Amino acid sequence: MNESAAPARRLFFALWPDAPTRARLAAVARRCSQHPVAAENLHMTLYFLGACGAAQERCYSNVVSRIKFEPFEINLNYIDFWARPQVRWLGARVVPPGLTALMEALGAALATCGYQPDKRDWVPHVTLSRKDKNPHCETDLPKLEWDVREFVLAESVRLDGDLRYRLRGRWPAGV
Ligand code: 3AM
Repeated sequence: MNESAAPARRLFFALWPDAPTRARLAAVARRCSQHPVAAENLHMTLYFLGACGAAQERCYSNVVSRIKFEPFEINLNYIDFWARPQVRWLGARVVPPGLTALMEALGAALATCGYQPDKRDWVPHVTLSRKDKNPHCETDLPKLEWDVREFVLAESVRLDGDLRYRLRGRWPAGV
């Protein structure tokens, strides 16, 4: 198949939890919903790119590989609910400067490939459940300090009707 005939991939940049953080997030998601996001799918979206061809993906991957950032910690300390999409999510009352800096660096890099970010304010969050009817979740949150040491490029795919993510690239902090 030549490159232009290859199907576009639905891509997004994200923070991908390490295994212990993922297990803690999954436990909260299970406690809060009968239909939690699958543990392996839990993440924090940074930039949703949409359908990308191979050349576009290459451009994004190239420009972000030049980003230098320091590791940082996100303290996920509250649960909220977006009524329209019926999404329950976990957020951070304080956005760490390291995350703000990474978002700015990524935004500037992606713009050089022609990317135009969403005009809505970005709210850092981890989606715990979708199509959730119950806006309330009474649970004591455990300490959820996420030690961020990389960002990733993920592809969203449907497999037998289920949403799955495949990692297409990962970029570590401090290099
Ligand atoms: O990370 P969360 O779960 O908040 O809802 C989709 C998911 O968000 C979102 O991108 C993330 C990875 O799929 N998404 C899907 N389509 C989108 C769109 N058209 C979108 N975000 C913005 N615009």
